[in-house]
Amino acid sequence: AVKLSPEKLLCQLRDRVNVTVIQGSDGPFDTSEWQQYLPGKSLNETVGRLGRCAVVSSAGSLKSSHLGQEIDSHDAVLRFNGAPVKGFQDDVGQKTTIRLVNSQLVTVEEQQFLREALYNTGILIVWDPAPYHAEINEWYRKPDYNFFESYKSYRSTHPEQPFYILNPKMLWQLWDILQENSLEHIQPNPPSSGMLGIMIMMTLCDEVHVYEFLPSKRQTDICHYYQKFHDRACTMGAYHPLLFEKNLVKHINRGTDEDIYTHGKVTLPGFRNVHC
Ligand code: NCC
Repeated sequence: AVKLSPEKLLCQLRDRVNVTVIQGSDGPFDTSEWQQYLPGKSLNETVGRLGRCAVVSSAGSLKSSHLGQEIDSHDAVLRFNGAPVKGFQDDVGQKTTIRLVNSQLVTVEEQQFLREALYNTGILIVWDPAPYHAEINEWYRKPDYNFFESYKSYRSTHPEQPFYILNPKMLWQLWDILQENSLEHIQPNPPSSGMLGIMIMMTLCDEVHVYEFLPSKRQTDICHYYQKFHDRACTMGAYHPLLFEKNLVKHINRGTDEDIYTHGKVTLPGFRNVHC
């Protein structure tokens, strides 16, 4: 169903999706109050230049994968939301360089978010579903979940831990490309954290390995590797255009089908290694 060649699609992603975090000079955040909360250093400065990177989905199919060592061999590892490493090292590794969390978790699960040690490792990035192609000002006035107060609390108690807010403009730049390359009409809901994490790592790294975003032979209806909950929508998508995201990632995969089948592993180039 994908129309562009893999090379052209990579170029579109590189050139049209602007992966940035909110800075103190941006729109409504350019106040003296916000300067105290936003990290002084840019995300790029904080992570430096990264070589091999891993993105670890939260899928149930990571269970019994024994991918932990392989995942930890990367220079940087990105994880999602409340996905734990303690007790699951053998399957998912223990390194956490970046944790991407959605605004629902930061708001609805605020007490856990502010208290659980899980969130104290690595760089945090939070994202919130802005209205379709809204300007930052409009989004700031009506975020999907009003996570700003919780963000400030966390920054006050953990001032040394880098914690960024993803610039939501990229959500719809990415969604447009998903829609253009799908034959079906996609619901105008933002991409999943998984797809956003992939885009972040393609921006920061030379090469990206994604684990169990495209399910391996271990594919299961168990939603997460860390819970007993069953729901097929976790893998196929309900709110997020997950199926379309997965088709697109399959299309630009530079690894083998065998790697997907046995390890749930996809290999993607970093954008600096994409030549258009
Ligand atoms: O489940 P979630 O996602 O935290 O998973 C992170 C990313 O891993 C990929 N995934 C997950 C499970 C699975 N079986 N297959 C997968 O491919 C997806 O790419 C997914 O994005 C989210 O995207 O932020 C999401 O967050 C949860 C939930 O808010 C958080 O876990 C915090 O508790 C959402 N679940 C609910 O709201 C009930 C989920 O829809 C999307």
